[in-house]
Amino acid sequence: MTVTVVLGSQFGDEGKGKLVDILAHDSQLCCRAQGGNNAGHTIVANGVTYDFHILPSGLVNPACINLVGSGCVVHIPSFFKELEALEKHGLNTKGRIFISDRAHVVFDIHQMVDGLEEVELGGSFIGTTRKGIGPTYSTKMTRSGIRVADLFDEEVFETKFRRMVHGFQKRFGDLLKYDPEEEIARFKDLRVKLQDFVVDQIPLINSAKAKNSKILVEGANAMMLDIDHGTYPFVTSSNTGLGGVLTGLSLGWRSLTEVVGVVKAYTTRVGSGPFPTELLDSTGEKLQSIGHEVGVTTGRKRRCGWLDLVIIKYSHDLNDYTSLNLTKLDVLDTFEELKIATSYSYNGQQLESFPANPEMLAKVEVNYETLPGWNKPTTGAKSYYDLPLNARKYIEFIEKFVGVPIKSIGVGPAREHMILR
Ligand code: 2SA
Ligand code: GDP
Ligand code: MG
Repeated sequence: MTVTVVLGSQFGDEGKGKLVDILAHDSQLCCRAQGGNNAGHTIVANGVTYDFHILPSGLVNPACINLVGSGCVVHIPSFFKELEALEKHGLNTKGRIFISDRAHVVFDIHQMVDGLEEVELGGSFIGTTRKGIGPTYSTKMTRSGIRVADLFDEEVFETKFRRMVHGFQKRFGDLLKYDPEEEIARFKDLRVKLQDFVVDQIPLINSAKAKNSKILVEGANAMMLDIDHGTYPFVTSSNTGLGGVLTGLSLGWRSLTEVVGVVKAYTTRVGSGPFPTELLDSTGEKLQSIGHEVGVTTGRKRRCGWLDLVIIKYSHDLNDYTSLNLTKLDVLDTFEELKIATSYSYNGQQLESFPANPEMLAKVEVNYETLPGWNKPTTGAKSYYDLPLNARKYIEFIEKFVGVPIKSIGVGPAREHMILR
């Protein structure tokens, strides 16, 4: 049995979905541990482009079972909508997708609250996806949330739901016109449809372990969006690192074999918050347009900047990666020179550790190393030594700085555009 965990090392959208899809070829179970349909993973396989949000990317492989784990939050109508879209693309998902009965349910009212909380923050808004993620994790933590298992006891569900709605209505006058009975009525049909997808994840995972399966865990969002270690408050509301994998699934620490950190060859961020290497000039625009940096869930343009190894090192300190997957190297093919952040200074003093304070992070001075570009296309490269020398120097600089081997390199969006080392 092996457990390979794929985690985003930056601010998300590093290309985790593509790696998960490739690894799923050889895996029997693919699990999501945290997050909801705020995540967006694009997979290009057999000439088809698939967009995943709450569903695990292992679904593209017809032999892989998929689990939305207990640490996730699920908006049930969106779950079905996403499944239907995949079926329309010709993917047969029947009997291959399950949701933990302990996962929390996102209701429409959580999404409304998400929007209202953003408005309340005024100029300091987070820039959430408005999928109700923060409010659902909030009700989970205040123990007023509703889990998937609760949906199947009508009396329990209705009582809890009305109480939850009443609580939100006390806080937001705008919600007084919201009628909980409509949602309750909708769940009369939804719960019947949902029945076949719900599992107790513990026996499911134990049985995969007993069969000596290869298990894959797909991280969503990324380390710098972690509720505890990210750029708080400009983060998502779950633990996006290894901690979230352990609490959001029932794998046990002893079974983890590989923790792969996915690193985009530059940096992007969607939403607000500090971004030390952000480029607000034509270089940033060039990265955005060549990299097609647009949010998969919201369609927002992603902010772009140089690769920041201070972030990758910090992320490695938190997740202890066994290897890295460097992605989107091809996006850098036409740059004369490339900058890589190697340290930060604040008030003229070099910082020894990653600042906790977002105001401070927003003001740091970034110290860069400049490397020459390669000015050659990399997308056709099939092996490491097909890559131009300066591209290899770029890769080896990262590897040496972080101290973790880069075992795979993305040179295009499709499955075949991945060099294994
Ligand atoms: P939320 O909705 O409460 O999780 O938002 C909180 C912050 O987390 C960021 N966030 C993301 N950042 C990058 N990618 C995400 N997924 C989509 C994608 C994003 C999209 O793959 O493109 O489509 O806009 C994602 N999900 C959440 C978010 O921007 C907030 O900064
Ligand atoms: P995730 O959230 O980490 O799974 O990443 P997303 O799917 O949101 O964003 C990554 C985007 O880059 C997707 O559109 C992928 O198809 C694309 N992509 C992944 N790897 C590569 C690569 O190596 N090169 C290029 N050009 N695109 C890539
Ligand atoms: Mg994404």
